[in-house]
Amino acid sequence: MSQAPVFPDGFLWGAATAAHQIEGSPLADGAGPSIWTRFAHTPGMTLNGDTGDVACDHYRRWKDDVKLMRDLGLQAYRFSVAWARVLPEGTGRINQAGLDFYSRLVDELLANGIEPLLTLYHWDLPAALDDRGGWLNRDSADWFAEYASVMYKALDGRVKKWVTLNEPWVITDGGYLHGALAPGHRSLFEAPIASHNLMRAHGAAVRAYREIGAHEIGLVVNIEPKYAASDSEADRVATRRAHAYMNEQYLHPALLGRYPEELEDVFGAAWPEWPKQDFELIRQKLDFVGINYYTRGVTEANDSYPLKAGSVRQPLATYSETGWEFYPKGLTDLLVWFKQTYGDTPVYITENGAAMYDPPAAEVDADGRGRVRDPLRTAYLRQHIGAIHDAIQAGVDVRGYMLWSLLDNLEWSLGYSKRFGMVHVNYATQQRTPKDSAHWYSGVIRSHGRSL
Ligand code: LGS
Repeated sequence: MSQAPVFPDGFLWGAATAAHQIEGSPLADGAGPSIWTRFAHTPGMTLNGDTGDVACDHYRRWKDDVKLMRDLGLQAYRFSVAWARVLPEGTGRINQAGLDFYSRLVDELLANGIEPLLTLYHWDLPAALDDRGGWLNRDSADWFAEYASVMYKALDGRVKKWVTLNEPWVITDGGYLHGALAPGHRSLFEAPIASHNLMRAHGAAVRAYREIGAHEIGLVVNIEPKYAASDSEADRVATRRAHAYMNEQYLHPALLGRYPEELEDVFGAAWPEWPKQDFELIRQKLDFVGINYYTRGVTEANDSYPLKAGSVRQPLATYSETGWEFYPKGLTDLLVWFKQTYGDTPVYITENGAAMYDPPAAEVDADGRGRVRDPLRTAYLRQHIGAIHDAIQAGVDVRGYMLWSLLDNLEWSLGYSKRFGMVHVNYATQQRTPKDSAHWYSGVIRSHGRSL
């Protein structure tokens, strides 16, 4: 970039977290168990048996964490609500203490000039609903709309940006197809049903919002551009399949009211015939789409199940600690593709960040302040924010950036082994230490991107 980058007025700079990954105290004050509490307590399901019982203890330290956000200069904070805190059985009885926790958090954010972006579902389904079939039960759309309506009634007005689901692809690919995430099922037949019901639930929650809410609501998807590893017909067809499976499987029904044809090929006999009227429910007008971007896929045909496609490692590229290729240009390509395919729906980048090598503990400088040098994370963030700027220059309506993550936290089945935070968390003492990347990001916010 030769000149200082210019971001649109009102472009929102923030950071993101999710309830199960930071809160701890999952059963406090009358909350019900979620599928993640149950899954993590099942031997062998998470690395080192790590659970969310303590996590970053944010359930008790929320006030200090908001102060930290203010000190960093965040303008927005994306967090999620644990459904089972608010409705311990998933439907019916409201647990006021659970609702109050989020109400206080929102008040504190607003008092500090930080705009809340609230995600209704970031993977922690009440266990009581899983016992009724979870996302495989068609009633899940009604359960979700009921819970969403409780939240809208309590918080709409104070919360002006709502997200229905976080990453339906990961929920089904991890939770129902490959079993790596809760509830740990492995079934080709269940996966499309869970996906479809998630999208019906999304539609039902948006519909309910239009009755009760007066602000903005959208869906968050994790998408990544797929590039063919070679010109061969086989690789090109595999790339189409991978693209349909990961990128179009959710955006097509939400925004165009249909599935991409390739899914029939991916799922074969497991692909059902869907009731036509379901697509009227799923396709709702959205105020924005949230995109979580981490990496790209360079795709080749292979015999992996069930996609018959996989990613080829790039020998010259940098990889993060989770093994994902560092490829900022993919974010520009993806945003341009989004606009070409789906039109002018506004976009927020609702997650972007990396688990990079960090020194094992915060060092302490001569003044007694902690310091963590994480130059690779800063490089990752700088280049990805630059890639967003390129997309804005190309005409894509991107309205904000939420860095993943505010804090080091529980990386699901990978436990505490991977650190995505711009703030280091010492899990023994719960001490928070902003890493060098956090200081850098503060400067970016202060200069509205010009210091990039
Ligand atoms: O912590 C999660 C972050 C970390 O990386 C967060 O809760 C999720 O919303 C989100 O899925 N997150 C995430 N995603 C990266 C997905 C990259 C997939 C690459 C697959 C290559 C085989």
